[in-house]
Amino acid sequence: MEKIRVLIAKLGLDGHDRGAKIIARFLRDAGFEVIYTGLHRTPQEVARAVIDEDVDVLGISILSGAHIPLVPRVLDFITQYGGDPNEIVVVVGGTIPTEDIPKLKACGVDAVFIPGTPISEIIKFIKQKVAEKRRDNL
Ligand code: B12
Repeated sequence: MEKIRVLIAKLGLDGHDRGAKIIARFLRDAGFEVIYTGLHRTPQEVARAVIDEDVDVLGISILSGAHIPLVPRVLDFITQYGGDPNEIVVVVGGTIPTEDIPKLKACGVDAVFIPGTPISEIIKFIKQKVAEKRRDNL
């Protein structure tokens, strides 16, 4: 099977990059191809990277509390730039209050992983969901 390509994006102005770097490393060790955007990315920059890098998975790490305004904007920009956010797996991780999880899912996020989530659970979810999307996109 073709390697799974993942973009790990640090969206927003905060400097909480430990989670993003840990996830990037574990996914790499699990055999994924991982691109990390680095800190302080705008929704436009993340959307552009999704298109340019042709990834299977967009993983957004956000601990600033700004997920509700920022995450939907990324998905909107992907559409504006000619992509289709439904064709990729979109996961969000970080300090997301549980009441916000349905709101993110309603705008197209496939899963939200809060602090303390075992990495094995994240890897399993991504592998299953990418397999599903690849089947759907055939
Ligand atoms: C460490 C820490 C810092 C460090 C950051 C160091 C670094 N380089 O990352 C320092 C000391 C710099 C810091 C500063 C600040 N912090 Co701080 N910080 C934390 C703390 C205690 C832990 C975060 C952490 O590293 N956890 C360990 C990593 C491994 O876990 P994680 O990132 O959560 O990742 C896991 C999951 O969330 C998920 N995940 C995360 N990202 C992704 C991405 C993908 C794709 C996937 C699939 C999964 C995933 O998987 C990981 C494994 O389970 C949190 C509190 C908390 N309980 O989370 C506050 C916290 C994030 N900080 C907070 C704040 C307010 C600040 C400051 C503004 C404080 C201040 N007044 O100065 C500053 C901001 C500075 C800045 N420039 O951004 C708040 C944010 C509030 C909010 N969300 O509304 C928090 C929640 C504390 C709180 N309860 O108030 N902080």
